Amino acid sequence: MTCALAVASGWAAPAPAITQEAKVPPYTLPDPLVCADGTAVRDVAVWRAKRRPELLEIFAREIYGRTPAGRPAAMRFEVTSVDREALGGKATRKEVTLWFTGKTDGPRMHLLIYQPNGVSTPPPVFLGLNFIGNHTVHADPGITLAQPRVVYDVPRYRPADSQPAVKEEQRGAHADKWQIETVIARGYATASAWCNDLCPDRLDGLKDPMSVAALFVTGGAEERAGDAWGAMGAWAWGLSRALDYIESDGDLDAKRVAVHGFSRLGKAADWAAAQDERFAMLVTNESGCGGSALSKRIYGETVAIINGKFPYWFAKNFRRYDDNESALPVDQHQLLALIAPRPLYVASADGDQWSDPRGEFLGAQGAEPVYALFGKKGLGVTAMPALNTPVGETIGYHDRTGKHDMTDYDWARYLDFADRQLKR
Ligand code: GTR
Repeated sequence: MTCALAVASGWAAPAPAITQEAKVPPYTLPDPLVCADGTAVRDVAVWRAKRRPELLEIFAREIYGRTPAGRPAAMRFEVTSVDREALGGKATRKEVTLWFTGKTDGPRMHLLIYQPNGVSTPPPVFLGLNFIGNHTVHADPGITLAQPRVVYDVPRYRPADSQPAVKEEQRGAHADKWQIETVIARGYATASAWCNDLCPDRLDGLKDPMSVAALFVTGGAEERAGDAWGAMGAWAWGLSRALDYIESDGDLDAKRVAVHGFSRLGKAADWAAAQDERFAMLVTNESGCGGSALSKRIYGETVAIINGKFPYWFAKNFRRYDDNESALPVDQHQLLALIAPRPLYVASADGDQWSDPRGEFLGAQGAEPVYALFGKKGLGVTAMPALNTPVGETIGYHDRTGKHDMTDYDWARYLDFADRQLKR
């Protein structure tokens, strides 16, 4: 697929990935606190009125594409199932369909929610998209099987073939990445939806008549405008719509929603939290290139590699920076700065050099001046911490041993961080 595309659009093959620290070329990062016209940002008022909107505009125009404004007027929610005795009586499981046009033949997203039973106040919520269907986040037989248009093989998230339905055997396939029992036991609710409900994760996904991109008539990966959104934008939009639902559900605390994501869905969570300040916290797990890792630091996956492999994820304008990262007017530390002053947790894995753990740490560190503007202490360290050593105050960080994954170790850190930041 990559080769055919490269030939069709006349692209050069991307420069090979660098995975040796000594070979990283020098680079310069733009200052989050200096406006495009050279004005220095010295207080929160100027950050909010001038610099924050300016950065959002650049990220939308050059990287993620523009997001249609707000929630659709006709959107409505339908609670399709409630089980107050889920997980052996420890939780209430709800399933909700978000009908984006209000019509049952239009685009929709199925949201799965578990909330702890026996709590006296509405709990905070961890909200994230999943890769291959709601029924994969827990083996609970009460979860409605996803209704896919393509079937994905586990665990590589690649379209397999056009089998008619998902299989029962996939139930709980990603349970280890969600740790739902642990999250519930710690007093948090958890909510998830399948990214493919919003935009199928494949080249022609933007053209799928049931995708939200089709809803806004954005056009396919190649024919859309340079600043039109791609799958990443549609996924981030869906996270905000899930939050719209949570705001309407009196059982959940919509003011304490931590949006999270792993890998490509971590990139989407970053963009969602940057744009939508209703999210109280962001957890970004190995989100790498186009997520929390610096782009101008050439290590692991690069802009040219990601755009070549996934030409439908980002705006077409992002391709201007293929093997040309020094021309980028922004870098990902400034995306993370857009989360300030809200708590932010960035996590890496040492066995996942493709997503550049050091670049993710430096992304988090580069956001610190904006947190400082708000009087918040960020990482509290100047050097990258040793493996499996979580650090940080309002910005948390760890680099775990092991592979590209979201594990019980990672969740324990996120829950500890949320206890400090979100629990009243
Ligand atoms: C890879 C991609 C990464 C990351 C990962 C994933 O193929 O290069 O940027 O998103 O997929 O989502 O698992």
